[in-house]
Amino acid sequence: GSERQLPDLSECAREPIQFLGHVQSFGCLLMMSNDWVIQNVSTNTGVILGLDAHSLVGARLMDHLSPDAMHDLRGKLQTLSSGDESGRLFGVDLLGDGRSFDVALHRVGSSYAIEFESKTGGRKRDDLALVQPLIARVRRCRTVEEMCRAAARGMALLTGFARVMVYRFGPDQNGVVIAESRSDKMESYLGLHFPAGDIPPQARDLYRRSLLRIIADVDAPVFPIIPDRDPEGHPVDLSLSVTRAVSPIHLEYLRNMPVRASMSVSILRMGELWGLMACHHPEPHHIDYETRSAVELFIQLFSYELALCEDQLERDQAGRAHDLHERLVMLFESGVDFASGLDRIAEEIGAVIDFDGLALLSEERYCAQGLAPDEAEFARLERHLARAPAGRVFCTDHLEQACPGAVSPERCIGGLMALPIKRHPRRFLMLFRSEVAQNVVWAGDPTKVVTDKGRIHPRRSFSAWREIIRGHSTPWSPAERRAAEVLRVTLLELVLKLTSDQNLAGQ
Ligand code: BLA
Repeated sequence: GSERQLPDLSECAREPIQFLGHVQSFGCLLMMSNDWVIQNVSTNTGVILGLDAHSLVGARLMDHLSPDAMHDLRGKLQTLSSGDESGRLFGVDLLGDGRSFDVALHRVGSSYAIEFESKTGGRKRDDLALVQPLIARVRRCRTVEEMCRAAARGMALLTGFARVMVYRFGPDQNGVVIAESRSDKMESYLGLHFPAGDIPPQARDLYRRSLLRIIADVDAPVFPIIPDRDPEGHPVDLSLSVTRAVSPIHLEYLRNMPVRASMSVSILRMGELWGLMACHHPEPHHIDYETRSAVELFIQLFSYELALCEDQLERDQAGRAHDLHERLVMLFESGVDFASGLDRIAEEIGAVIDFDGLALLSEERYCAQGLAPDEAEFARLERHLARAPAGRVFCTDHLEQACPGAVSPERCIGGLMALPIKRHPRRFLMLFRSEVAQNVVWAGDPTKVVTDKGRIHPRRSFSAWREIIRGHSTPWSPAERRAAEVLRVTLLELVLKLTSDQNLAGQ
């Protein structure tokens, strides 16, 4: 058949990504009880801080850090114990030796996780000052696509990543790159589709809670946390940790691309993942916690602007849907009916719902305009629809699957929206959408998962290939479905009136 067979990705979904027990090399992690005793540490505290990991376990933090740093940390921990989930400190001289660190703190049950990263680079640029003008550029855009392009450019400026993409999720959790900003060295991913399984469900859940993750170097060593259990005997929960080492499966995916560093930031809409800003670099690439915090702010503001824009577009659409009622009523009052005014009616509906043709039986006469089946096929569709629940709009973006054999594939009709206009007998106004020669460009074969010794690996080949899904149209949008509900009521009313007018005339 034309349906893609997606592989069983349950193994990916079972990977416990927040409990893998390692950190990346750019930072170290300490778990501390609420009476300041160190419970667990990552083994790279020696590299990052110059403090031996084994001797830290069981010690107290104040025995190792400078009094000034302890003062700052205490202040932050206070805000955590009074309700904040996390806190940040930038440019702290932890050991009183002039070296500067960024610090991330968050609560994990009754303990605290504290992470340290060395400040990198010399002269510090003011990233926060950049966010404002970048958002101003986003705000000047009129469409979602323009906004995403401006945001991708802004993100490239803020972070220096060589390829920045806005990756948008579809209804089936597959995704497509809708905007991109990249250096000439990088290959374009614009327009590429990726299957849902590339980002398994537990990763999506995590990315709703924690907005940003950076993988500074896919080939860098990772460091275990010792001991590997918390005092209750559970693996340490790294869900909100900023230094968390990521799944080895995903590292392999990035190496296959090939990409050496990756960062992604969640774009949320009403608490749900709308998409991701995905960033790649061909060499190791790290940006410090302070810059990453500016990035998070930028994306939060961008998400807000995006939502405003989408809301406005929806309101415009709803306004046009409302006008449609008035305009159709006026049209019919001027004496037009379905047979004589089909083109006008099609034009009015077309202002609100996108379609390529429409058809209906009016007075038992078949009226069709644009892309439409023949009368016999239409009759088959009506018989099919008569079995669907009454009084509702029916729509599909895969007609052959919804009504097998009803319409010849040669018509190239992919989508159907059917609005009930009469109950006895059941009659429908049908809108048709053409089959998109869906040249979906998948990045790599979505059906191919390389397995080796029972382990699933992400695809090895990333050369884009074309998969032709026959018989599909573009999906009917939620706004179009809502407009169709309003239109359904209008049409019922008009048909009822036409019938009673005729009955009166006949008396
Ligand atoms: C995580 N997969 C991710 C992440 C992205 C993608 C963005 C978040 C981590 C990051 O920022 O790198 C996928 N990256 C993409 C996509 C694009 C991109 C689609 O740039 C497109 C432009 N992945 C697979 C398969 C499995 C898998 C088959 O392809 C499982 C077998 C797993 N992906 C996987 C896992 C994670 C992940 C487990 C979580 C990594 C983690 O956070 O620990």
